[in-house]
Amino acid sequence: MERVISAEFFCAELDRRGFGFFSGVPCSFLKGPFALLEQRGSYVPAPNEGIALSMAAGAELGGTKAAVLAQNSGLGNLLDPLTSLVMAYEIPLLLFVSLRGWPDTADDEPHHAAMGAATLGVLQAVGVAHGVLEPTEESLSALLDRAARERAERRSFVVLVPAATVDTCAVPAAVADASLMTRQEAVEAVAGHLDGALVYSTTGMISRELFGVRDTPHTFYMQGSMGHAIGLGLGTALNRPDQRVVVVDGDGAALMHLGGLALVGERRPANLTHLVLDNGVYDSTGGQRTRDTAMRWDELALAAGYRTGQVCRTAKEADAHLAEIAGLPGPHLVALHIGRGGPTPPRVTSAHTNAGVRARFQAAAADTSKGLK
Ligand SMILES: Cc1ncc(C[n+]2csc(CCOP(=O)(O)OP(=O)(O)O)c2C)c(N)n1
Repeated sequence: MERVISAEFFCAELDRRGFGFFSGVPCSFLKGPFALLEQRGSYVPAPNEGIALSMAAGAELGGTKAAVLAQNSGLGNLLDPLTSLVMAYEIPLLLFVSLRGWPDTADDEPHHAAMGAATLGVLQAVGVAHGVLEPTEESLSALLDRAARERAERRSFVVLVPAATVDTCAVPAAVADASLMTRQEAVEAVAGHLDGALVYSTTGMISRELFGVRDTPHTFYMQGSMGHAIGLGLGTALNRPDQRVVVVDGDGAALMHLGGLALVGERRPANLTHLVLDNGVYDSTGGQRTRDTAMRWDELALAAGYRTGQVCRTAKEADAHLAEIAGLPGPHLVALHIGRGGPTPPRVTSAHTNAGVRARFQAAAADTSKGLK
């Protein structure tokens, strides 16, 4: 194995420097530190990077040194609190931001390309000090020394983490609960109810699983844009009342922009069904937990204003429930409790470009007279 910084050293350095509170949204580049931090009460997983940053700011204001770990795709979520809260009020924080799509955008999935190329420039533009981590302990220590100097001036510092810099091996193997349906079983059960609908599926493994089980032109595999599948679904449902729309979401993604659910419940499009595959973890980035307690999606949906909300624990139950609500006015929310882990499904980009997915989806949506199959 190439030389990389161990997750133990990474966390020990933060301990040594007195950091006492951690939050973030995971990236696979930081799997190791996330796995170690998760074992501590001082780490609180956040539903999105902006909340992670504001929580860290709150910890800091209360007297606890705080750090945030995130993927560069989450920069968009944290730029507002970074600039208008953390910088404006001179709250010095430490951020670790992974560099997906960098240094060569061609080496990563296409949805990372724009942010991969822009990350350093964005930080430069807003005026936050930053440095790129090299895979050595010396590099980490030097960057944390720089962060300490910025902190002394009440300024934040971002450590940028490229691929293969920090060891990812500290991750405990995902323990699958055999009593739960697998992601594949859930997607197979759901797939049987997607004929005739325009389908939006969320980022990561869920889109890949759906693509592996059933690849159709009227499925929009939304890789990236975590949490925004429901926005896509709502926009289409409101503007195409003639068309059934199904969103296949993950629990992490649905939690990231929970406001979308409130808007669905307020607008109440009868033609929208929202499926949430809840495994309690961010499976796509290494199985870090999303929450400690199970979310009551059925109650949440009803409180938000969905017409129905249901939790299903087996593929059979999901199949029966989806058959029951077919043809009934929505919006419906159906949460499927699924196990974590499982075989890695194929990448959508092994067969399609993103623009190709979009073009054939648009053509299918325009040509619904033939009926979707
Ligand atoms: C804004 C943003 N933050 C973080 C990520 C990294 N990321 C990609 S997939 C994923 C996990 C998604 O979790 P969930 O919706 O629960 O689905 P699962 O992976 O468990 O199938 C994360 C954190 C991202 N793509 N975008």
